[in-house]
Amino acid sequence: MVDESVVIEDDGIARNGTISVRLGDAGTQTISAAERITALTVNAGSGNDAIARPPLDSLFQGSVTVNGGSGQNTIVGAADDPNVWSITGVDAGTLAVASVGTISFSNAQNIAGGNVHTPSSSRATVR
Ligand SMILES: [Ca+2]
Repeated sequence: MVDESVVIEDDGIARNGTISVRLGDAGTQTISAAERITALTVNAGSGNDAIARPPLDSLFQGSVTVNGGSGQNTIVGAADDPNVWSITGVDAGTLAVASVGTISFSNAQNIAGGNVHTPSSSRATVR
């Protein structure tokens, strides 16, 4: 069960250097001058969080790190783009999406999303 959805996204206006972070019912944080940010970290805090990252403002070139915090947290990949997941530790890793970029995550027990599969990924068999 997801208590809260966290979405890191563009504010809807391309190339104005403004992005937003929606923290469920806690409201939306607007970040301007995003082109000056080299590293953005989102701490989701307590609760069971689902964290998604659609494309950001193209002026933003920094890194994004998501810390799911406590609870059972899910990183949500892109729906219509290949998601490349790398699990590098317990509940931690990276997600690379061609149209979005790469994020690092920690304290994420689940990964979800993605309707694009390569043929080989559906051919795995156990003999
Ligand atoms: Ca923008």
